[in-house]
Amino acid sequence: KDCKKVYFNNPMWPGEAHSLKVENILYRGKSEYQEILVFESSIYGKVLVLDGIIQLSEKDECAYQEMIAHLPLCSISSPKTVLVVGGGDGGVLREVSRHPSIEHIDICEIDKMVIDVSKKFFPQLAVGFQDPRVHLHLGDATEFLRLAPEGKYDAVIVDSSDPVGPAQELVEKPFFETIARALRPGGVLCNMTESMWLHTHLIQDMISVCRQIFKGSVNYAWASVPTYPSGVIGFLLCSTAGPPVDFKNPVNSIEKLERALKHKRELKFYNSEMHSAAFALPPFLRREVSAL
Ligand code: AAT
Repeated sequence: KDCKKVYFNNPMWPGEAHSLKVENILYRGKSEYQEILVFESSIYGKVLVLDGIIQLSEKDECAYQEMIAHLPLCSISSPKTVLVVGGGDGGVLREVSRHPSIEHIDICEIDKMVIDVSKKFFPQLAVGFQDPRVHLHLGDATEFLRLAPEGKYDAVIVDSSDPVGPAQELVEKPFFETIARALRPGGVLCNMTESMWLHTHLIQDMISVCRQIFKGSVNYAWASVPTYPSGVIGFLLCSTAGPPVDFKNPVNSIEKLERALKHKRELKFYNSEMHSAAFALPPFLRREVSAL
């Protein structure tokens, strides 16, 4: 009975729960912000859980991290300055650092313990922190963005937790206003935007807020990530007024970058075809989210 109470009462996903068989608990701790758990699953490798919510598994993290990083960065030519919000595991940094044009990467993560746990249990993600272009800022991203210089970034990637707990403010209008201010004209935002099966209202709200703030393009994309609730995750791509950005047809193709790089770690999920396909939307979503 108690189990049911815990499993089915998360405000983000009431009435459903997804289970993975736990082979072994590797770490359990409590930071100032959240409960942190790492376990070995039978099928998905090691899994990172924050406040009872799966953040990543070794098997499918590639889909989320590659898409959230390359959808925006391949949509503009020669990105140089990037901000990652959240992303303390380092996986998004690993993907951002594939881009040779990038000179400076800021990351603002609220919870140092997530970074330490990732360095210990997920070295293939935390490797992202080793890039000398990365500058780590520990703190709340809302505060960091309020103080960010105007027009500093070519791209901002919001790899934050779900809007319960420390990430609550990261889906609200003032936060998006500070992002738009911190972007250069024609700069891009990619924001984790939940599941089209479960959160059409949240998606609709975020799209209408972003349409008011971002005067370039606003587009919704999605990808399959089996360990996230309902098995999919969305991304909201926005650009500020300035040189136009056509998100659906990447100008900065990853294939060209990969050919130019000698020592490449192979991508598992993202390519240009997946990029364009991610913007194809089912009719029910188009109907429910009128702004699409
Ligand atoms: N790449 C793995 C996926 C994540 S991690 C989300 C990160 O955002 C966490 O490390 C968390 O500590 C951080 N975070 C939360 N709130 C803030 C904040 N206010 N400022 C800075 N960082 C923050 C996301 C998984 C998505 C799950 C989808 N269901």
